[in-house]
Amino acid sequence: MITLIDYWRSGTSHRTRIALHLKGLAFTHETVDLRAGAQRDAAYTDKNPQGLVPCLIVDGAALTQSPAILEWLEETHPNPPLLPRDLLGRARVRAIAAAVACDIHPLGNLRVLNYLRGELAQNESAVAAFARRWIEDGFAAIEKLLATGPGGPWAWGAAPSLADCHLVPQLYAAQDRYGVALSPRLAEIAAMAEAHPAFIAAHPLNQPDAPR
Ligand SMILES: N[C@@H](CCC(=O)N[C@@H](CS)C(=O)NCC(=O)O)C(=O)O
Repeated sequence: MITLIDYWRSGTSHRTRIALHLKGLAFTHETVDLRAGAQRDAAYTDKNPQGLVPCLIVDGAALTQSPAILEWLEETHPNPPLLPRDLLGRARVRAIAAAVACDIHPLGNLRVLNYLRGELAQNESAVAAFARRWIEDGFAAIEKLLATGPGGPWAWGAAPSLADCHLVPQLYAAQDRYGVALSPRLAEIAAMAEAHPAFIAAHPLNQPDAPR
């Protein structure tokens, strides 16, 4: 039995939902309301000591860190594969995923932006400029990493991969929160996701805790 503890608007939850749906796995949801600070409640930090979502509960065991969860899903449920067969391709897909997970996403995280707002007394336009700066910088580099691959319509060829699981939520956040304009190549990936059942099911606005 699989339970995903997540929050509708969280990009790391979004990427985990995409992978679960791509693998065709049934799971139930539990919500941690980040805006209410529920991620810091002991009831949750007992499961994820970092106080961050998501957390995947598998037969009673808590898995944390979305990249590790996605790798676990790939190893335990290899079909459909989310990595290409060739070793060079696998390393490059993981590099695109890491460019999002390690270098873009953490700088736009709630606790980081709240630190800018609070301790550093920055206004909303400065906070948004900070977030946009690192998204645009990261997307420009990812564009070059994509160009080393087999081409579209997904990030790495004809089927969605771990790169799309990471990239699509970041594209959504960039457009939805900061109005970032996507390049044609990134827009192509976003358009593929808009029409794919697993990505539709994983979309923030389609989650049980999303505002109606
Ligand atoms: N590297 C972690 C990052 C998790 C993370 O930053 N989650 C965000 C939501 S996208 C969160 O829980 N933020 C709560 C906070 O900043 O207080 C992962 O990929 O699981």
